[in-house]
Amino acid sequence: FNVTKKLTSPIDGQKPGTSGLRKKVKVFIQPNYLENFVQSTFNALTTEKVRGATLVVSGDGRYYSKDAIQIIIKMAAANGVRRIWVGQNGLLSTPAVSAVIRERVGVDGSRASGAFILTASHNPGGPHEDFGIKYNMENGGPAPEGITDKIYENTKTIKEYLIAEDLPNVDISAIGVSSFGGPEGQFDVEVFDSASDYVKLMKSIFDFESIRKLLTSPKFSFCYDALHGVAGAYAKRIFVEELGAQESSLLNCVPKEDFGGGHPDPNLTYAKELVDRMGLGKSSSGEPPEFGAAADGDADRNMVLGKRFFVTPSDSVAIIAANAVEAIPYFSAGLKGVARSMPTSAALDVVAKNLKLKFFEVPTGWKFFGNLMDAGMCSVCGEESFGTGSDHIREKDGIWAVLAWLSILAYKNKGNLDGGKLVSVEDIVRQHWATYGRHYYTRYDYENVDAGAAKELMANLVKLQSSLDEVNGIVKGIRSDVAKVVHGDEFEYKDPVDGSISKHQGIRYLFEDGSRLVFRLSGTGSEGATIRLYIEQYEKDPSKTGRDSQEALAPLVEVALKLSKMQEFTGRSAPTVIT
Ligand code: VG1
Ligand code: CO
Repeated sequence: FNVTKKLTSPIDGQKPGTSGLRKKVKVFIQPNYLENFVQSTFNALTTEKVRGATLVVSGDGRYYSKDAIQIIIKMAAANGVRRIWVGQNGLLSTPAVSAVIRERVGVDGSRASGAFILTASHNPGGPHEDFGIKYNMENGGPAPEGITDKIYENTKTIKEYLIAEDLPNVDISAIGVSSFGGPEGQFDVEVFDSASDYVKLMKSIFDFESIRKLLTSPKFSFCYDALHGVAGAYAKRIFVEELGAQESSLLNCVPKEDFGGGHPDPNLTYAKELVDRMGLGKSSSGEPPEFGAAADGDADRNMVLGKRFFVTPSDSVAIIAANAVEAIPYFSAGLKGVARSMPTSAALDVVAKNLKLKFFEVPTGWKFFGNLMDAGMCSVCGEESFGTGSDHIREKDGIWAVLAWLSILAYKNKGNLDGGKLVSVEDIVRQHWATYGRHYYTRYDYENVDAGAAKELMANLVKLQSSLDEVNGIVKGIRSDVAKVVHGDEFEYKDPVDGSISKHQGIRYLFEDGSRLVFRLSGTGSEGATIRLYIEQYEKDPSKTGRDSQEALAPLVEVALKLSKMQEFTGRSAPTVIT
């Protein structure tokens, strides 16, 4: 093949968000849009990370992925990359990409040093919906802010990109290696099985035999919904073939370019079929399974449900951390530390304190956990946004979280599967609350509001913080049964490993009784702005941990909405999604 230098000019708005660049497909297919971003990424990396390197390119299989993969292959060849690895049919979950970078050895003994992940995660897909791209580094984690800032700077000055236009399209449906000759020598594309490396890693972490006993026990029943995302490419291999679950326990496990028209976000609103099956929906019927879970488009998120019971993600990571050492062989030597994102509830903090574990609070987005893990300071971490994971990779991991819960269930039911009453998901959560107290928690999302209005709302909340007396006056006027605000700030994080500082990571109002209100603007949307409001209240008294969460939080919710003048600024009388 030959290398062509193409002239181009900067395109506005290519700033990577919380997790890569996400835009409507119609934006991505504009001439030079993808090319500019990919070349800007190559230019942001050091030469040895590009020339002669092995890179992974794959994603959640959403619309435009197949075209994008061919373009990236041709640009990689032209930029002197030695080898591209592609998961069969271009499919690799985000956690599997991370695992592949860290663990996989190519047919010729090569190792990968980075990856382009093609996904817009939980955003819908299809010609009229979202596409996305992000770059992961040699540790298997998302590029740190230093790199994403550089990529963005490059997109603002780009003048040319390199592409091997005459390189034939590679058949990514067939496993094998295709070799080509270029001006600088050989260039290979290796297509490999999307699941094997990931499955191998999971088998090295969990006790598959004990999970298999649970899943095949007549006392237990199971259900997994991939929402037509890429988790489907792993679910059958792991849950059915390896662990003996019934095939009928898999819902929407065929990956689709448009996720079947749905919103591949595993929460109580969008994972409707699963929610119904688990006895939590309006059209529920029949006896629900004991355990249900769902994933998002790129399979890094998880929602865990018990029979007629929702596990909040903030509780989930706390419960996994509290039980990891006993229930999961990978952690048998102990946890190095635990971490959560700032808006995630403090349930994990209480576990860390009790078990005397190192604890970290980081800004939203998985990239901040990676440094802690690389430095051996953190084993288990999570976010309130249905993200849970560990230092086995450098991304959150939806299937890992399900296997962690199944491990805990298997452990708690060791003696119960042949006789005795099953310890259920709900039992485990209620027991946890009884021991550690309960963090009532909810998140209100206002999606696609006017960006200017959202900024004003946030600015107003920051301004208010200059006088806590004034804030407390307003709060008392709204509800007299709510505690006093004792602190207000914008969250700022200093990375304990590299000393880098991230500012403006969310507006916090902290109350005397440990309650919190947090306001953030989303960094993953593709249109308008999304305001996220996080509401949390701690209850230590075991006789009061059984309340309905929306009811328990009602006073704080009222304060949050009125204090922020939510309706006044956004025109919305209700959130788009409540989780
Ligand atoms: C959201 C979540 C955040 C998560 C991010 C990426 O970001 O709040 O916790 O890490 O999505 O998840 P934001 O900026 O929209 O609040 V995924 O599964 O979309 O890659
Ligand atoms: Co995701």
